[in-house]
Amino acid sequence: MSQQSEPLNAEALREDFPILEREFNGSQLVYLDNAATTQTPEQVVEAIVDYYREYNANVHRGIHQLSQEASIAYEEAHDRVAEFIGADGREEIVFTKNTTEAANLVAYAWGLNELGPGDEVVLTEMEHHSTLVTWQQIAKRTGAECKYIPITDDEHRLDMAAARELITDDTAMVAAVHVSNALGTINPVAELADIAHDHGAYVFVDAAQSVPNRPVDVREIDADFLAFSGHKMCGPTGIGVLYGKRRILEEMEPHHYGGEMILKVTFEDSKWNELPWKYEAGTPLICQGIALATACDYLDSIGMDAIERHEADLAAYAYDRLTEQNDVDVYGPPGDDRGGLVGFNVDGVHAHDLSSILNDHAVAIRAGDHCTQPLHDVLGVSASARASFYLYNTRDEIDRLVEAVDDARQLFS
Ligand code: C6P
Repeated sequence: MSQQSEPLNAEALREDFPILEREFNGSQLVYLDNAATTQTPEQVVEAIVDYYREYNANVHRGIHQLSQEASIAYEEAHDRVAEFIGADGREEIVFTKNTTEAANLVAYAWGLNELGPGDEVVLTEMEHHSTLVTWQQIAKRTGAECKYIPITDDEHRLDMAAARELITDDTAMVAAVHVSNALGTINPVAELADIAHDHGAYVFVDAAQSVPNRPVDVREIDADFLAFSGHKMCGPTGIGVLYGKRRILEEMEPHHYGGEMILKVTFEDSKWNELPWKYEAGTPLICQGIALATACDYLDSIGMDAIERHEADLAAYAYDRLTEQNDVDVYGPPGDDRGGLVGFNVDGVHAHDLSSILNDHAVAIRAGDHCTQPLHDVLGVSASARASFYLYNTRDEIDRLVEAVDDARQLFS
């Protein structure tokens, strides 16, 4: 049995994030927009500075010392990320710009070649646009059809009975978000993978809101593909990851062509490089990839299970504090069974107005459709407010959120 990490000490960890000391309008920043982008600890900032000061060079090209150092660090960053999510090795880890680019890579490299009329792609109603729009458009180009697993009316969970009916032998791909960025719903992706595999379909897991927040093991889920972004897990922007099972990545054709992804080129033809470089055409995201590996070190030094428990506590507390007010609608499952975020609306106050008033209190949340417009159509609202938590947030900050919501309510009454 794996040992549980000690509970984390958010107050102590905040020292790694000097940005959290900033003040606006006379109040200290309360940063509750972590599902959009998390803050970057000093350790990761130092890794970036160290790279540019000490060994900035292109990789896999020069035999000079700097290029060798950069190449080794870049390759080892793939190993580190593989270890972080339980992958078999660097061959299964492709660095991309973000989750969106990883989704597009699979859709173009696999979907465009493999899908055709009669094939179905099964998604969920709570997909982020990065998955939904991508498969929708690839389906249009190939003649395949997209189907959507509905959410339940009461707790906004995936309707698994409907999932079992929708996933059939016609299904070629099931693409599902692990934790919804708008609802906080945690989806049973391993169960979805089981059902999909029983019908010979592949599974793409959008793990943008799970890999940063909880232990994720790709082999336990049995995902064929899984994607996430570095900037939501203490890493820099400009780096994301596509995990793919080695066999599938070996069989698939690359989507981008150019340098770095080839082994041998003649005027007539080209042979592809070994994994994962076959999918990383051109000069890759060297510094960003190395800094992402440092972010993995940082998160593991705290313990992903400790981060998960801390976020669960904050989400439950925020859920209780918000639902105790009669005029607040909170979306998604109950407080004790959700990811570390709370999406809500306050009667009579538009989410954008709320966010703007909260900003006056130095409380940063997100308002809008959270790149889930079809989901908001299902919910029957055009926008929602969302507070999302990370390892450095505290219950006191949630109290500041609730006070600011009170102020907004008074202004609009
Ligand atoms: N969500 C938010 O909710 P990128 O932008 O490619 O790094 O991540 C896209 C993405 C994919 N899936 C899920 C579940 C996500 O939450 C996101 C990013 C952000 O605020 C921006 S819309």
